[in-house]
Amino acid sequence: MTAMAPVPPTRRIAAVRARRVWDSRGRPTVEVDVETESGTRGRAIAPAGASTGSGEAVDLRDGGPAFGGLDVRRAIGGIEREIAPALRGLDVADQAALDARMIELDGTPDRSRLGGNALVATSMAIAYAAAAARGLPLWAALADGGPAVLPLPEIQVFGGGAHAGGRLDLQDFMVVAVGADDWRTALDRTAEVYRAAGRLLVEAGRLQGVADEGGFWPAFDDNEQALTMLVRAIEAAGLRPGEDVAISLDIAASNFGRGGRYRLARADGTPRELASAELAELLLGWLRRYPIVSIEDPLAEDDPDGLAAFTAAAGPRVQVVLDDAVVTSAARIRAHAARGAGNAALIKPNQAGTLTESLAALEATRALDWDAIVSARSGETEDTTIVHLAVGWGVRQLKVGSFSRSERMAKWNEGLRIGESLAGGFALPPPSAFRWR
Ligand code: 2PG
Ligand code: MG
Repeated sequence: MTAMAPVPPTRRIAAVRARRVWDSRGRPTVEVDVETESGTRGRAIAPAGASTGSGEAVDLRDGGPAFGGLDVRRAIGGIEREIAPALRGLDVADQAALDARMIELDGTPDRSRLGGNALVATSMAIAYAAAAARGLPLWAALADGGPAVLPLPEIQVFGGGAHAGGRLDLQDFMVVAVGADDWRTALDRTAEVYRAAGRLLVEAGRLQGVADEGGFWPAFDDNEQALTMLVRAIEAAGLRPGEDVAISLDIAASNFGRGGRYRLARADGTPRELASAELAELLLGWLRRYPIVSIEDPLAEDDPDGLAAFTAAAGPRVQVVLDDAVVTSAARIRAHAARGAGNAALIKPNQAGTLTESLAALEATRALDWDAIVSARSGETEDTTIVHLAVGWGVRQLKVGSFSRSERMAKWNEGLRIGESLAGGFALPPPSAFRWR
């Protein structure tokens, strides 16, 4: 056996520190600093979901009366008492080994003992520290000389579902600047659509504020009104619906459906309970009538047969994205693909718990010829790791929420900085990279 080379001080972990910070919903969350012996440092913050899939890594929260039970002092204590000593002295560049060590230390299938929030913040901070040790920004360290391109942004205009007190049944009404060939143009067009949508809502007397991800919170009587207004907003911005700017939806159907029954509060103005096939028919009708290129979680996570039937009926040019059903798990992605359910997956590092598992989920999508979308959560912060992951891992789409509120704008603005250093500048993937073309 050959002796292993000693870890150089630039890469040897000297300290892992955690502190409690606050997220965009004013809830406590976990920030981690990883420092090497030479003093280079990585820092990251855990995000948090509201419409979570049942198979996600579980955040460790304190319970009790403070902050609705959402405090994270136990998660921070676990980092200080268990994770930090276990990682000290190890090589910060060995992400897979460090993530495996944390998974082993946690010892639960759902990361509930040390907390998915503790693990994901540490895992991301490790990646930053490893990049800093090489003197590189995170995206460049991850790309490692391979092609790095900015992703096509998916940006929320109206928010509903669990992010807006259930005022609309559906969760995200988003736009995708499918006709833009660069990041800056995509943001410019989205900004115009977002402004136009706000103006139209005010004129219609339907604006109630903004939802959790910064999309407008509209008082519509019926889900479909949001679609018609979104098309009007694209037109009012002087853009062509479907050609310049198309629509993407996150139905988040697990929030209102269970056991193949879906309770819509505003199916057509009134409450209605729909069977799986009836909800699918409603959504397929929208796909026919509106310029929708992507639809996420059209049926609930416990309805894989419904998801498979919907994917087949929607056809190969519609991107059918799974979130709650696959929760950034390679095994779940493969299992759904085997049944014909879905053709794309969200990649949310905190659903998995570590970057290594998130990368495995991404690799599963690639092996299956699925599309992948790196995604933020509804509870976010100034942390911009997901933008670096999308660019560095070569993921072609990015979902961040809306075009307002600084926890969202921090991500769009980070893309504006990263683009200055990319070989292709701000160029987006070519239209042929997407299944709707
Ligand atoms: C989703 C996300 C983002 P949450 O469902 O895709 O919109 O929401 O973070 O609440 O799960
Ligand atoms: Mg979703």
